[in-house]
Amino acid sequence: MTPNERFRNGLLVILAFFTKFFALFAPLRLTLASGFIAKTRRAQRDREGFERCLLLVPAGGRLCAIIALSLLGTAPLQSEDWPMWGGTPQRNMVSSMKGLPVSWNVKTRKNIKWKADLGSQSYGNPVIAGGKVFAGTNNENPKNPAITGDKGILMCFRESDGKFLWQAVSDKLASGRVNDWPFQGVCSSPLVEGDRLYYVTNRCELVCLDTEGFLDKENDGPFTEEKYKSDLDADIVWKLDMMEELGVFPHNMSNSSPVMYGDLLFIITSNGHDESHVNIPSPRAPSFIAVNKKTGKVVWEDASPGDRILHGQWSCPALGMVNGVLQAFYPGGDGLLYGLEALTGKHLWTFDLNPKDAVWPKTRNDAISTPVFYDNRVFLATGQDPEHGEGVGHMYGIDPSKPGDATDTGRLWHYAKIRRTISTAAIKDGLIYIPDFSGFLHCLDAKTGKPYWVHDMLAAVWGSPLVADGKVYLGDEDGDVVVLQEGKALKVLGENNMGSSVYSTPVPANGVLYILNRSELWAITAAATGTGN
Ligand SMILES: [Ca+2]
Ligand SMILES: [Ca+2]
Repeated sequence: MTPNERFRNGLLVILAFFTKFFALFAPLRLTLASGFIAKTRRAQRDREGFERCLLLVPAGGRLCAIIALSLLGTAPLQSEDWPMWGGTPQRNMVSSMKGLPVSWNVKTRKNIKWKADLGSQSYGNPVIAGGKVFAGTNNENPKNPAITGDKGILMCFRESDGKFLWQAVSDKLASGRVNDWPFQGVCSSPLVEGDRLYYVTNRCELVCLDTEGFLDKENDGPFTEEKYKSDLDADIVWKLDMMEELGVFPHNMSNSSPVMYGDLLFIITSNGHDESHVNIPSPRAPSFIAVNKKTGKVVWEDASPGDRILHGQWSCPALGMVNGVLQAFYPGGDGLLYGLEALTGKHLWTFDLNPKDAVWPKTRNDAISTPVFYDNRVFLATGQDPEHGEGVGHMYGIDPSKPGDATDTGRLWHYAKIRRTISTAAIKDGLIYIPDFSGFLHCLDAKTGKPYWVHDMLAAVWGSPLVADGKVYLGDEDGDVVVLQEGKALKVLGENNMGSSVYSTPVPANGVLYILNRSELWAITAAATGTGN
């Protein structure tokens, strides 16, 4: 099939499955430090120290961080959790995990540890921390028979065997699809630290939950007015309603996945257009906020894209230490990448992600992908809501040390042979792996942007690649997860079909690969006996 034919076929599939798009933002979606789950204050301090340590090492060097921390005399850290979108605040989906499988089979259960049933559509990426696995979905497979109808659901499973533990339930917004698209569920990937979990609901709320739910027989506060309080339900600690309290008008879906440093949580609010796609109801509402993780109170906010928002805002922020200053990187809905001083919100630089002559919506894009911080550089590619189909894209290597308008001064390179993408890059050993929505996986040199190879997935790609164990894992809309050899030469090692579309990103944790298709969460490991339930 030609790219055009594939595009048309892909579009038909999309139209048949959903009437609209959305949440892919999840795949695009998205945390800090590998979850070190301990509940003591000492462990908490160790963990925060580890987070700071992580910010100082190149992404993918987590093992080095663990060793470094051990040398500092802190508690041994054995965990290989994946506690946030992207694994770390740099959002570079690279893992030092070994022994991951090339092949598995969801029909014969070869290399399948377990499978958990979700709702009918799942766009969030799983997060694994503290012996639990969390994934966003909808309520079309009700886990609590007393709660039915369309809801946003965040499910919690036991890591060891996939047993369902509890779920967070959010009613749909009464305003409907303009703010909260039907049946899209929860699209944000949570961030877990110790016994606290943070995520964004379909109601544009940033919520803190107790990872033990009500199974610990305690209702943690200050929030104790839960609508659902059985053992199957979520224990809310606090919530920040961004529509009520900040005036945010989310377009179609709120999906951002938090990133954290110290006491600060950072998220993009999804503020955007109304149904007219012309009017921005709340141009002065914040697009990017920093929130105290203990209280849920806003510490600082930024509304820079203002009345220049092109559509919606569905990216996720990343963090990086640049010349001793912690920076937060967030792609604004105006097509600019913003670099802010993370602790204060002070503006440091901006970078225009579009050529000067680009025109929305044909050639001008925003970014749904998450920026990646690697080797003191920021890497980001542009795209649009998948509902807009395929189109021209751009990818950049950016120096975040240049102040002010860094569009020219900070541009290390520009790669124009990528199509629109909603995927996030994975970078290892100087090689960037970045797919596009047209189904091409590009391998680029991180220093120059020059391509080494391009692999045709033969289907649209919504999710992002994972680099682990010498391999690159990437899923597509046909439900295939391709496994390629990491490196400058293109080599396909295998392909495994998941039974339905994979809109998510393969996630590694504790020797297991987690892959979400539309309605199921699969735990895959070379160590499995093949008797997964
Ligand atoms: Ca509790
Ligand atoms: Ca509570």
